[in-house]
Amino acid sequence: MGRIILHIDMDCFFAAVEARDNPEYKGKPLIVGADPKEGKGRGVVATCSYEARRFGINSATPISQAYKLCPHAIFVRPNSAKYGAVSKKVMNIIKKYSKNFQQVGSDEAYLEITDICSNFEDAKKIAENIKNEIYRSEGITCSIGCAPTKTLAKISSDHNKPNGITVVEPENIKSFLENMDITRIPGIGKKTKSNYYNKGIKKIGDFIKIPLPKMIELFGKSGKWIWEIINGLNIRPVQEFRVERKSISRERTFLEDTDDFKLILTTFEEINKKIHKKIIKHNIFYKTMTLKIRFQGFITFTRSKSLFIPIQNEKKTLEIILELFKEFSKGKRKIRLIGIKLSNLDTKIKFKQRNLLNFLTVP
Ligand code: TTP
Ligand code: MG
Repeated sequence: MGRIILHIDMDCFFAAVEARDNPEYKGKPLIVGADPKEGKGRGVVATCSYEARRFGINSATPISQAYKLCPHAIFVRPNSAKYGAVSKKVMNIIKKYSKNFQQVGSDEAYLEITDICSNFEDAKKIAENIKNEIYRSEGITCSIGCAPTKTLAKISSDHNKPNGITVVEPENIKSFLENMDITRIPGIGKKTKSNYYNKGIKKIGDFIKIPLPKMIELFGKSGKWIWEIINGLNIRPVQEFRVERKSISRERTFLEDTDDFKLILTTFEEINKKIHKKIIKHNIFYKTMTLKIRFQGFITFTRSKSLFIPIQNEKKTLEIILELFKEFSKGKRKIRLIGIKLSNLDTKIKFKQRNLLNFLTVP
């Protein structure tokens, strides 16, 4: 038998916690985010209740626009400590069911239950139990997808939100996906969809008709990846990012030794961006940033800076690295290699801080 994987995603997480603690908010448009200041506020919506979504409001909608769309909504500021505590309790419930557990962000998790159920009917019962236990303990609802791969489980959990369970058995994958817009495939977003729309591909069903070699010919690596997803063959394991890993680093050797500051700067930006892609994907925080620099003749230096509080911030890291680099920028020797290393890793802070910071730091 193939694998059975659950994807559990809390429904309008921050808003659900606020409505639980303030019953007068229940059933109303509720927006958690920046201060709207009667339409003049800056910053964005973190999330909102499903009643607010009917007005066209979503995560990341500018708060001023949300105010225009629904001025009578209830607007509250986020309380990240509270959501963090709820998140922890929810995750503790989920991981009791199987040790093949992987948390993603504050409100999502994957759970492989292949070993503890013999078919999808059993799996659905486990999903119901998890759902009920979370509701009894925390008073908030979630949606669960159950499918043979992580990606399909994720698409499924989103299919019947809020408070739904969607089971996709191997033989139903194609009919399940057929009529969906291609942006339902995680990784095909607003920007990349035009590549496919231009070729007349709008529905996932349009992909299903194309055989693998043609998918590769048309879309290269992405073609193979999409083909695997829609055939249930995308077999990424369910596992926590291993924090035993001490660091994440990247370096780049220049084609020619260089003292071109512009090139050095864009290279730092590039490698920093690549590292942060991984950092965000695995929701890792770090305290220490290290610059590595190698000159002509293999003379190598490293310089580090550590913070007291772990961060996950691409811009700040680049600033620190460039600050560390200043010491070397005036030398006469040309540079052969530069690198960035992030260490003192932590995965405990599970918040999408980037977004929270967005509106907490807005004047
Ligand atoms: P999501 O699971 O993306 O959204 P949600 O749980 O609010 O709604 P849904 O029912 O569609 O799952 O994100 C979880 C929490 O993360 C969300 O409640 C608020 C926070 N968040 C932000 O702060 N900024 C963002 O841009 C997003 C997408 C989420
Ligand atoms: Mg959610």
